[in-house]
Amino acid sequence: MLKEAIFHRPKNEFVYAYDEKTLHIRIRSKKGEMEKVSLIYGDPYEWNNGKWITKKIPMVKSGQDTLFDYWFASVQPEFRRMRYGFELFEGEETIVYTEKGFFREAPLDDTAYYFCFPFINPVDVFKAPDWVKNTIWYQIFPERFANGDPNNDPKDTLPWGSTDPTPTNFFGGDFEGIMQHLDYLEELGINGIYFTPIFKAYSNHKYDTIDYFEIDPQFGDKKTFKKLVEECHKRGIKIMLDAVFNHSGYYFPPFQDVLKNGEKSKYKDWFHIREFPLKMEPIPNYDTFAFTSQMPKLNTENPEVKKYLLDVGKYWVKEFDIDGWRLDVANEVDHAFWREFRKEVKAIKEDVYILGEIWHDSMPWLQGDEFDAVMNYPFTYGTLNFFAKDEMKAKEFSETIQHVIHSYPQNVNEVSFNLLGSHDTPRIQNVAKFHQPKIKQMLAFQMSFIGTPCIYYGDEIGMTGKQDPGCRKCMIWDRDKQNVELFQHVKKLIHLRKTYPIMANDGTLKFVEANDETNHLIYMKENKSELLLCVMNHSDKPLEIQIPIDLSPYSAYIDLWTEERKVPGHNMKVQTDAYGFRFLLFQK
Ligand code: ARE
Ligand code: CA
Repeated sequence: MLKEAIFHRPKNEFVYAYDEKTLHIRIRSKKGEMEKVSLIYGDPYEWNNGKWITKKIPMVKSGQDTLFDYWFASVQPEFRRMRYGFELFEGEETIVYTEKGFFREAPLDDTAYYFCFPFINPVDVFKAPDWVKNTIWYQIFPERFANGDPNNDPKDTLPWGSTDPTPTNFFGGDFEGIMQHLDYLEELGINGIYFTPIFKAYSNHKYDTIDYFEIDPQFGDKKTFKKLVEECHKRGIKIMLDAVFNHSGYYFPPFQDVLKNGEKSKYKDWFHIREFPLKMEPIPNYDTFAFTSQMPKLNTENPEVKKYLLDVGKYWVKEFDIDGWRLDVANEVDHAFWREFRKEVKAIKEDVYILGEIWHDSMPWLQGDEFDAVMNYPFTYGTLNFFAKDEMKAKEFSETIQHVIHSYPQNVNEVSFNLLGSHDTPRIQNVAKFHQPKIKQMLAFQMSFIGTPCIYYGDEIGMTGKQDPGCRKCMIWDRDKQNVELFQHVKKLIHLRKTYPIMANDGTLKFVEANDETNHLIYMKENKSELLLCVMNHSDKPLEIQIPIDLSPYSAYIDLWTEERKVPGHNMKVQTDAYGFRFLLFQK
């Protein structure tokens, strides 16, 4: 038994309150080693004749990544507290694992040996807004979605789509344009829009804010924005804005004041200035986003800055009824600030969604007191490498994704922001070298995965583009130039996800099979009465795939793509096209 591989630690993804009554417990062991794992647990204060009273239940193997198996159990402790340990079985060997190490038998004379989940305090339970689980996001880069009003065009605006985007050119996209295309978005079926920044700024991307309380005049004014939010709400579409609080723009008046007055500026402590006078070359002598002198880092520990930014956070929720904040460069801002941000913003509107932009492992921000979710770039990485780039085979992909799933609690996974690309990455068309079946299959995976999918504007009609700024082309509105077939494909996937909740988050996800020879993949979702079987053939040949699970509890199934209803046979085999996928929904 490889004891070194066994790991558990309380109060993170290994044990957490799923809701106010339920604890989820996970443990890790060497891949393929343990035959069985049990959870030994009890209330710390229940004793009988000097012996602690415990229960023992089997844990299920919930998945595996490259090196480890993960085991899972769900418990509702009567008095909301628990001490616990694990019993692990391999061949003849049985071992008990506790906080104090390994034992041959469970020590029952002192609960101090065990792991401790002290108490489920409701206020500590991670809880994202309910609506998020059922949201299908659409990301809009406002400068490039549609130009509905030429009167607000910035100087030197170029004709729509007349040339490729550069870091500095403008095409005049605005709110009016978005409003004119809400029917299009409704037809596609999305029900949440994430806007990259809309506040007054200098650049075309608006990540260099000048005034956080003003709409950038090139997009419209507060009245148009209000109307846009209202129109979206009428159609059941939620609105999320981008909060760029890590840094301001160069032309933010407080920074201009520091540039002008140096050490005498009353705003000098609004930033992180290492020495006066300010210098930009060769690198700025003040902290910035990356080494971008145009983006001075804000001092979010300064009470004045804090108040200013918290007011911004509240203002747009209160006055404009927005539904979510996406937090730019969220991991470079201090945790204390985000805790206050969450409290203050949620006090105005309880079910505001708070999404941090973090590309890396993010557990510290997802404990329930900071963010509801992060942009799930680890998901993006695995998904693109397998489906689009063929840099991974089925097994490595399934292990990569299972690693991501096991890095977070289930309630976090249910609202995770799963994207295939954004304004910061090359478009999926380019990544997949324009291979349409691969792209369609990848979208099918995204739309059947737990969490909440996001479509980057134009990906649904096959828009192309390399790394920023290439990925920020003007949206194509000419029907003849859109990939209408792809649009219908995405629309159908969204429709399925909305029609069958098991396609979204109503079911436990499990990877069943990943075969490197045929490069196929089977995963499933299961709830009390249904089982969704997803089969993906990521090879250039049609495949007949044997289903290795017991389907006897189910009397019928629907092929969600063709809507055919059938009765499952014994030893069921499924036919798949090259790069094809099947969604089969079994019902009891
Ligand atoms: C410009 C150039 C880029 C250049 C960049 C950095 O166009 O080619 O790479 O400068 O010098 C905004 C604009 C960008 C602009 C940038 C600076 O949209 O066009 O880029 O400002 O002027 C990291 C951060 C993450 C950040 C990405 C871009 O952790 O927060 O880099 N994303 C947000 C927004 C951006 C925005 C900004 C931040 C700044 O979404 O659009 O840029 O407000 C690895 C790393 C990550 C890294 C990621 C991507 O995974 O570990 O930390 O993300 O790669 O590079
Ligand atoms: Ca315009």
